Amino acid sequence: MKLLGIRLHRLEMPLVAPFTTSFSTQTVRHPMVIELSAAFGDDVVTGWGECVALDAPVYSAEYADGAAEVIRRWIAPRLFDAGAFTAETVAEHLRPIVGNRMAKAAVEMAALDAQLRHRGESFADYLGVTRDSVPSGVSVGIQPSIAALIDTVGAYLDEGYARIKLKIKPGHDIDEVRAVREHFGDETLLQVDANTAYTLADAAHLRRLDEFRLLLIEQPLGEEDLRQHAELARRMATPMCLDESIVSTEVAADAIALGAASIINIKPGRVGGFLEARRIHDLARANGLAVWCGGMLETGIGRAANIALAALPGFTLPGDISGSGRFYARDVTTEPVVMHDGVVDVPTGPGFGVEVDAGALADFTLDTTEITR
Ligand code: NPG
Repeated sequence: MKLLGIRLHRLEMPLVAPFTTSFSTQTVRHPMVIELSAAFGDDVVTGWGECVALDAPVYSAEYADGAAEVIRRWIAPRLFDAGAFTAETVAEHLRPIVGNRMAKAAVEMAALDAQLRHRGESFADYLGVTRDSVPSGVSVGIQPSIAALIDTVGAYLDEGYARIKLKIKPGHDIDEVRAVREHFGDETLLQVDANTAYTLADAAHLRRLDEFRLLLIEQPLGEEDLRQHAELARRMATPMCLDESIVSTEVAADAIALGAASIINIKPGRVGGFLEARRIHDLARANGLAVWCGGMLETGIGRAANIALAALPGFTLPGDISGSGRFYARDVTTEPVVMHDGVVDVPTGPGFGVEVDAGALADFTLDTTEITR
């Protein structure tokens, strides 16, 4: 394909309820939707992608305004200069740009959608997946009280979610997990996510989580603390899962070799794209580690793509792939993602298999940047 242009749509979408993690409380999400136009010979095709960077650099060093700038000033010019490229060569063309994986992932994603739409192929068929649905887990933000937590978890379980992830931080951990375990019983698939809120000095405290038979504890320590995660993993019975730390296949290989993780949360945006995400899946699978697909409050575009990825065979734990309605009353796609019977269905249409609703996109858009040669 040859790149004709990119439109960066900066959106504002209200959340159905505030979402509190150890690093922030979000009441609105500002997704950046990528509309990429490419020529395949005489055919002009539009592909859609989504950048998961947050407004502020509180989850990753990357943040939305920075990602937009990197796409406009460095990523798009390189792809214009590349002449003909494929989705599979985007990462190689962008290799001279250090880091900025969420920005790169968003553009590669839109190029991949365009390429697949041109071929009339679904992302699921491109990946070679055979499952037609995947289990749907839900991430529960830190609640103002234990009573509110029990109500919130109960409502998600009533809806049918297959697994509950509780956000934790110091002061909101042992009592919360105990209350949920006692109230909903041992059968509930339960895990916790600390988003780097602890240090190795908290090891004895964190070990108190072991009695609750959690599926895993996710990223208790800092992004760069691989060795310390390995040490903590030795001191705890709860399986160690990494999220923020795993930014590439190379880091995943180090984490596995060190014993820093026995499970990996794969987020395509965090690792630089869906193709790198598949490589990490392959590496983990070859090493006998389970992986699951993380979420970053994606719109229906990113959510659809994540579902196909999560249908790969190594994704043996339920992902943070809830229905659109978990976060948004209205989505930007014509069909929102719907969770039913604890699963979400793998899209079958060309590309990521969803259509952008032009009216919804226009209603949510704060501004659009047009990038041309
Ligand atoms: O279901 O999309 C979802 C959200 C899942 O908790 C979730 N995401 O730390 O994994 C996380 C967290 C997150 C959201 C992180 C947005 C960064 C941005």
